[in-house]
Amino acid sequence: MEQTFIALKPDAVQRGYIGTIIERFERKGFKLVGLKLMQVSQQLAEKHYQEHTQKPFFKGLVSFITSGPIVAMVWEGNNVVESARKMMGATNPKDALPGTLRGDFAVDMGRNIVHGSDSAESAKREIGLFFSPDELLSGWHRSTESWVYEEAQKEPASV
Ligand code: D4T
Repeated sequence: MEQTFIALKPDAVQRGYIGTIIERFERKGFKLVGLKLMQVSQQLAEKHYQEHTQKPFFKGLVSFITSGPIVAMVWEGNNVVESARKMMGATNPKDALPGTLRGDFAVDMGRNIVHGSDSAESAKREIGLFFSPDELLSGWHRSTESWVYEEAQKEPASV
């Protein structure tokens, strides 16, 4: 099943939104398969934002993401990459609709509280940057799955 990388940025942690944002993904019906509170190093930040290296906001982006703890997460579910982006709302919170995370909890582009992979390919790369395989528990069965999906999800043999 599809996976995506979600990071609660330092502003979300500082402002006390960890539980609120996790709850939104849980209530949607997605399954949490990786979670950690961590300090992003300069090197990891530069790798994560490598597509923006030449952009004028790159320095600010790196200094912001390294400015305090973040919560790194991997969520799993059908179409989770696209759905998570919709749940987050537009990159600039001024354009994010009410009901989205950025629409409800953020005001400024440089303090937009959450990151989510923009494609399945980016998700793979970002999950690999932030998590080692033994930190991911994708095999566990969420007992509500038959109430979330019409088609039964494959049940793991163990876990
Ligand atoms: P992230 O990567 O944080 O999920 O954001 P998006 O995927 O929604 O948007 P992005 O990659 O285009 O931008 C990454 C990050 O840079 C900040 N930013 C962006 C900024 O400070 N100024 C800008 O002009 C842009 C385009 C916000 C998000």
